Amino acid sequence: MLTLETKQIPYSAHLLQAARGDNKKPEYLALNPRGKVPTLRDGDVIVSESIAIMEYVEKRFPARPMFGRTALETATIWRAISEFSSYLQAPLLRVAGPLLAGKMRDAAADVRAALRKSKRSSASSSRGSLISPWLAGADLTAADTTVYPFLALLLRGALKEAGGQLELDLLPFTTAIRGCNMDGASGAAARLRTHVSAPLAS
Ligand SMILES: N[C@@H](CCC(=O)N[C@@H](CS)C(=O)NCC(=O)O)C(=O)O
Repeated sequence: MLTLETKQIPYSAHLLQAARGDNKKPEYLALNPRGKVPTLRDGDVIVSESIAIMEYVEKRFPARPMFGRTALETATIWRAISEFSSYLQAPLLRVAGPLLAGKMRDAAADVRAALRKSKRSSASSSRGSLISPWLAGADLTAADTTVYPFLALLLRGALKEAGGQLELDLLPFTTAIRGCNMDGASGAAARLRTHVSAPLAS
């Protein structure tokens, strides 16, 4: 949705609630047998997996490119996406998951270890062109729309009481988010942005 919003492509969204089991209902499993979101339907075409959806949208609607214009821009964007999904996403979810689920009491030691790992990974990733002012350079790209939902999730978790008790020092994530401002995006991105502004303000 961030990609569609950024490219200003009209769409209709269907909210699925996992708690209600919407994503495991037969009509949804027919579109996405893993029962995961998101899924894109474009006429008769069905695409699942976020990055595949982003690439599909990019080829269908090339205006306002999200994967760069030059070879170097494209490589920089893919490097940021690959580094994030290879080294940062899993430890970051190990922090956000227990915070959001209110399971910090059981998971505190693991969360602290994951946080240390996330910070180490992030420090390595941020050498070079990261955060300038977007993750992969001067423009909002697919790197930002890939990483942003996870950072928003982490900060939502950190807002919970248990996050405060852990005295989570979220830097460099807050730095990343400051740099990765979503002001240029509208709609869903702008709404998501409200989730990150609260911890930044404190
Ligand atoms: N690799 C997939 C991951 C999809 C995914 O894990 N989606 C989560 C929500 S962010 C989901 O559908 N969770 C519900 C479930 O697993 O039942 C992608 O990038 O689209």
